[in-house]
Amino acid sequence: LNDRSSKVGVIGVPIHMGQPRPGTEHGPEAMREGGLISKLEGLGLDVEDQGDLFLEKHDEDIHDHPAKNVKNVGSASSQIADSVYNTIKSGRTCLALGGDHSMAIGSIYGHSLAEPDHVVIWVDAHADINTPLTSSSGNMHGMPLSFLVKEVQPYLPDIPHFDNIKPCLSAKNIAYIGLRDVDPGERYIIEKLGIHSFSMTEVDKFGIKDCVEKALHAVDPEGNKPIHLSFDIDALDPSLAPSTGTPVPGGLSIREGNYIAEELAATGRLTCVDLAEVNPKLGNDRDNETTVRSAITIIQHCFGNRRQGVYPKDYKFPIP
Ligand code: 6HN
Ligand code: MN
Ligand code: MN
Repeated sequence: LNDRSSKVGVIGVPIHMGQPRPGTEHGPEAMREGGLISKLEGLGLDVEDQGDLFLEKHDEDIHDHPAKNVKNVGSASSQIADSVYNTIKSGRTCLALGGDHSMAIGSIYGHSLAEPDHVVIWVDAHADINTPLTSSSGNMHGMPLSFLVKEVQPYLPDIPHFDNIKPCLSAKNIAYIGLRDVDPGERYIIEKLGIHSFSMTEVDKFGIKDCVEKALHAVDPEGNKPIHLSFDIDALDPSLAPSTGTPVPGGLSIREGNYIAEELAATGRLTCVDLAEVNPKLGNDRDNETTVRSAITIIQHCFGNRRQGVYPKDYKFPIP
């Protein structure tokens, strides 16, 4: 473990404006109530929980733009970026608890301000790279990567309230794992830009081990760059994460999710993790518990838990 990976800064990102279903703003509190912080501390980590960001709310948003709630999502993105930047600069690994996946605009941009050379592993049922023009929903949680990828910029309309966010990723520095619901315009972008993609088809064909290995090698052949993991809980099968807004059948198992997390943690270069799209207002109590339990186990494996068992650095073995 390098110095950063034993220190975690947790930021709650209670954003819901990137999609229409109320409830993702309660994702951070649901994960905290599920015992996330004490479980991370139980791994021997130095955890600084910064609480939830107080996101600016604009009642008057712009309504004639193809992307919905641009003003709210734009101002939230700057706040998220500042906070992620400060956390990483303070020498901690950043854990950003969502919130809908539009949170990743700010978290990835903030990460890039601290570590300009970082790469992204995007684990999701969806590609989240619609432009406001290719999107049929107008929901910004389906668009974050289009604002961040340099090569996509010529195809974006003007997006007001996003002046603080600059494209900071090259297409070659992104790899997807878990895709199974990709819109036509998104597939077109992925193909034209050659974005590395390990959809559920590749997971089925090659197994998760090969997919993770290939994804890491594809984005960072030399294996020395800081890594951003953006994990959408809907990457997991809906049986494991029912409380989410856009579930898609046929997803990753907990074993596959935990394997991705363990392998990324093992690089020692995981610098920021987003856990997005937990929505406790969807489904019943049992669905909520299942979803939160899945989210927490993925996070634990991102931060040093291993299925083989672990003991904290300061573990005192009992002697008679
Ligand atoms: N997510 N591709 C669809 C859209 O509306 O653009 C779904 C996006 C889902 C986004 O799950 O983070
Ligand atoms: Mn998704
Ligand atoms: Mn997503």
